[in-house]
Amino acid sequence: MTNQNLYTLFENSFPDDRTLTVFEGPEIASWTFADITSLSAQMTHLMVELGAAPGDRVAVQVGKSVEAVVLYLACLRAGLVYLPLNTAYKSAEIDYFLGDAKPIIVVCDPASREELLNLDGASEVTEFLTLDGAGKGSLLDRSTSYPKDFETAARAAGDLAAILYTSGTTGRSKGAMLTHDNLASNAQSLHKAWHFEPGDILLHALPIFHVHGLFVALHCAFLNGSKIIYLTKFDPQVVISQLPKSTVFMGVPTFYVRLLAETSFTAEACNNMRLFTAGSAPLLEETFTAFSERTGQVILERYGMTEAGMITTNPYDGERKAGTVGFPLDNDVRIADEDGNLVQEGEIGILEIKGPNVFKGYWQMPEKTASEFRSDGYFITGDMTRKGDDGYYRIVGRSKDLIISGGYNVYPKEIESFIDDMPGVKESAVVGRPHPDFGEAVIAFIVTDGTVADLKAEDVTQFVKEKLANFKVPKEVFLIKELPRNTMGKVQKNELRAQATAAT
Ligand code: MCA
Ligand code: AMP
Repeated sequence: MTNQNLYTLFENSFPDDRTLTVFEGPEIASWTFADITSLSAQMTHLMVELGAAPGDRVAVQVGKSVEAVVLYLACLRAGLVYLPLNTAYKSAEIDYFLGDAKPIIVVCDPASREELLNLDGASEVTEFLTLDGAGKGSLLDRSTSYPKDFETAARAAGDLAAILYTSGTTGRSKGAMLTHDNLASNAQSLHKAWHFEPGDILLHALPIFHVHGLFVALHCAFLNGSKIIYLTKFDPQVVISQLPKSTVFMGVPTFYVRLLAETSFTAEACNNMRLFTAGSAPLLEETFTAFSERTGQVILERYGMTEAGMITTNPYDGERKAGTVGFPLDNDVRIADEDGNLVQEGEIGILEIKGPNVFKGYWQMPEKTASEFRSDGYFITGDMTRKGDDGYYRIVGRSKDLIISGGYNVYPKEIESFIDDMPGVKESAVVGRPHPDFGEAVIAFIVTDGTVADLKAEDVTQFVKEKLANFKVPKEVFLIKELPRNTMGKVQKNELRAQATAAT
């Protein structure tokens, strides 16, 4: 039987000429396919020598470098389970992930090593390695003496390749377990659906700790044996300068809003481009339209989630419609009500999905996992969906209480629980409101308990800023007398959104 390790699939897709460039960019040195295969082998040897065995987790919170991608490949090669963490996460957040996933190795920025080392959740970590944004640190220092080849560990299709944490409506993050086959099947579907072709060059500006930048973008390029122009962060002017050398670009809607704000973003700058895709959050029709008017190109919007990778996509060849997410990729989808009964054609319901891309379950949460699957194996996405007469799917809302800000998911419950523990706060409610740049912005409503004199909105912002990732910090805080509730005692979040609109 062939090895189902995802890395084997990549390696078989790399060009025969390994001296070809795989990564280059204005801020980085160029890397060949030979470079990444040999360095990933060396990192694999190091981790194995440190005691890591197939199935063990490696938690990684590092800046965006090529070495960080190579570390991901090394984990795959060794059969280790890659656990990427948003660089914006603060210690309290990391503490939970480490305590829950119990990684054997943590790779982090040198500046945060000491702090992470002392976290309660880190008590079972064997080794803390470092990697900074420039690719330097003990991971590299200790890898480079090892052999440059390594026989990729045999993995079955259902073995874990990665765990990605997604916040939950209860406020507690859940580790979505993704198998080698989940990732391989989705990558193959996208590679085909988006017509990747010889000579394609991917312009990569997304962070690499989430599905979009790590799996969707990189996997398509690896399966195509493509060169990647690798930017260490999204900067619209740098993106524009690199577009003439690229053919494919993937972004969250905020990227497109920011590109359109640049006068140098023109049809001419996009002349060499074959495909722009958008996702992670709804792309506004006005952005879609402004983009095609400006560039003559039509953004292809697709829809997905951490638990399943990409689920639907607008067509490559057919009409790409604004406000829709197109058609199902290689997974079965259906639209049902809260009880799982199918809704009538054209009606709104919750999207349920089943297919090789759908994850194995939440790490060590069998009950939570069971409650999010139907008895016939369909996963309940929580996304309110309607299939139009034209057959295109539209995501019209969410049954889950979720805010998506600049492509990052924020669960109000997590922030509310945190703010509720602040001295002087009686209770709080967090909602999203439209934001011109981030799509949605986090805002908070606070009822004080009178125990802290002169508690101000800025104090609440500061309190959150100190402990939670920056994208979770409310952009506005309103102090109010009481939270509006219905007769059942449930906070009326629509009312709060209306209050916020009225106040500005
Ligand atoms: C930064 N800030 C934000 C966000 N990002 N606030 C709200 N939402 C955000 N997303 C705030 C910071 O707190 C800071 O505030 C100020 O903006 C500047 O921070 P900086 O780091 O300089 O921001 P930036 O570099 O301009 O980042 C904006 C960004 C970034 C480039 C849009 O958020 C980004 O890369 N987003 C992409 C997320 C992504 O890849 N999602 C895919 C998830 P202050 O100054 O007050 O401190 S995967 C997924 O969703 C599924 C599977 C799918 O379908 O793809
Ligand atoms: P994540 O938890 O980061 O995987 O985010 C997944 C969620 O992002 C989905 O459940 C959707 O709510 C949302 N999402 C992703 N792509 C789109 C899109 N194109 N349109 C609307 N919502 C989207």
